[in-house]
Amino acid sequence: MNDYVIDQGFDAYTEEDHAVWRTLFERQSKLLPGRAAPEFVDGLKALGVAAEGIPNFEDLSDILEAATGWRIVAVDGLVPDDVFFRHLASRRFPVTNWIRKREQLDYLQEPDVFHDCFGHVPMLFNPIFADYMAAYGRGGIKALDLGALKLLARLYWYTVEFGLIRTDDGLRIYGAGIVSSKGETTFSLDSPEPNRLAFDLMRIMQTDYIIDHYQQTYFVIDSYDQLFAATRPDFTPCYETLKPLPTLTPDQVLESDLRV
Ligand code: HBI
Ligand code: FE
Repeated sequence: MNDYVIDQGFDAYTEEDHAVWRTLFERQSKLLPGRAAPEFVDGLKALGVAAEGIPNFEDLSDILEAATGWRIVAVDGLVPDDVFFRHLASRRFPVTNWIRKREQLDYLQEPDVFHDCFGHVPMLFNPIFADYMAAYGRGGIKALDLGALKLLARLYWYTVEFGLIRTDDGLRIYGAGIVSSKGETTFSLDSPEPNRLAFDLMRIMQTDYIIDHYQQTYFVIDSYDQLFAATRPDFTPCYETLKPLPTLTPDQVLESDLRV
């Protein structure tokens, strides 16, 4: 079974690669205080993910593994769903090893090392979120067997990629897709445009998403425990309930929705 893992090729990075990392890192570091979730900030610091350049995945994995049993593995982009879920279930997070070009600073289609290593990895330092991600991986393998990948992918999209969390100081960002994006970091919290709805597993799995557009709806959790608890039950009955229901568009708001 090919696990799509490659060598990071750390020595092959050019000065310009590290300079693009520095530009992205410094830009987000100015924006994130007061916007990123405390657990994200703690993870970034504890893992030593720093401005000076693209991290060495082995060094970073040694610190991460001691904390939550996770390691990161280098891949050269999106891997097949079953391979991705198998990695997550084994507490291995696939991280793309290349970085975007300077002209792609504000948007690129596929995740690069900044999206994955700056965006996703710090949250894996939080034990509850780390357990959630492993549970998500196990759920993904089952969803594939049940033909329910689309439903489960929405859960990943609206939490791991674009999730917000409620704190005593207001809403904060934990989603990797937001925290690694200059524009969406401010849009997600400050814009009056998008809906911000309380986390609801079934509502999320019924809601479609558009990949090359700021979110029209953000789902807000109260805690990572809430997220992890949501993955405890077997999802098979959820899929049965959802299958005959109409898919909701990302801009829709229902009477039953709880605005945050
Ligand atoms: N591969 N490297 C990588 N990173 C991802 O986030 C990823 C993937 N393959 C599949 C996938 N995500 C999606 O199926 C999940 O988001 C559900
Ligand atoms: Fe991602």
